[in-house]
Amino acid sequence: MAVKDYLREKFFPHIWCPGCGHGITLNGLVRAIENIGLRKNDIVMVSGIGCSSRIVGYLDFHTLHTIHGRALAFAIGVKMSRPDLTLLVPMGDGDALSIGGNHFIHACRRNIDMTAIVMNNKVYGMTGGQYSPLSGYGTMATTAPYMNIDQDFDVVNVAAAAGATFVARTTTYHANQLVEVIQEAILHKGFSVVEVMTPCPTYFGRKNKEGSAVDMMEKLKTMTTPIGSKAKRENPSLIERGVFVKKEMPEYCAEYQKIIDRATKGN
Ligand SMILES: Cc1ncc(C[n+]2csc(CCOP(=O)(O)OP(=O)(O)O)c2C)c(N)n1
Ligand code: SF4
Repeated sequence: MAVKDYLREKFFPHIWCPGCGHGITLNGLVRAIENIGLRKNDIVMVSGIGCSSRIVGYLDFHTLHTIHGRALAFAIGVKMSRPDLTLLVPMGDGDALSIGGNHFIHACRRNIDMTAIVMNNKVYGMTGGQYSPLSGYGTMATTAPYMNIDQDFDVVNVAAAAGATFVARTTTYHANQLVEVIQEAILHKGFSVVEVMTPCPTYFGRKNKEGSAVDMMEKLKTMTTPIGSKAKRENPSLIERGVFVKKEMPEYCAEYQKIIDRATKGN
């Protein structure tokens, strides 16, 4: 399979603004899938609502474009009925951790085998630039014209604390690392979370005077560093990239099968 075989070319051009990072995440996902050699028919991609969630429309897998914040709930239903399929769940930061926050933490603790990709642009892009739980103190948004005073979540810390067995962070600037961590996340047997820091030049960028789309990409490079780097020790404000958690735990569908066996066969 070549990359283009995974795309629904008839739906291009895509809807994303010039400079939006969501297309780079789409590219990373497709390359990871191509490297693993997954068959299109074995993949189910489930999304909620948002610019990021539109990613499912462009990919020729089994795709479900569902309700804002509920992608994981739908994905869990699919996985429980067809554990043999590979489940991929792309979400925006609002989708995953605002309206979808409750689904997110409980999916993490259950360790069901699927990959959640949180495309974190620190804003509600689709609906016009409202602040999200990941915008951070001091940011500007259409709903915070004088300044946002909410502290933000750290996606990696939330996922790790809630029990996700694979947790990684990268950015759309680091396109090769993006492919590598998504690949590792898909191959991991359990609930995997990949945070992808990504620019929304149209809303977050304009409201926060971040400059051009290229300036925002440059910032993803300068504000991040590999886990445990010397740069991080010298400058603690840098955000670390890489794989933070990778551990083995009982997988939910496998455990559920034991319950089915117990109930039906008495063993
Ligand atoms: C139940 C419900 N509430 C609110 C909305 C409106 N809505 C659509 S997308 C969205 C937020 C999108 O932000 P995010 O998930 O961060 O994705 P982005 O567009 O930034 O990629 C909101 C609030 C909705 N569609 N459904
Ligand atoms: S509004 Fe932001 S997130 Fe949405 S497509 Fe445009 S740049 Fe991307």
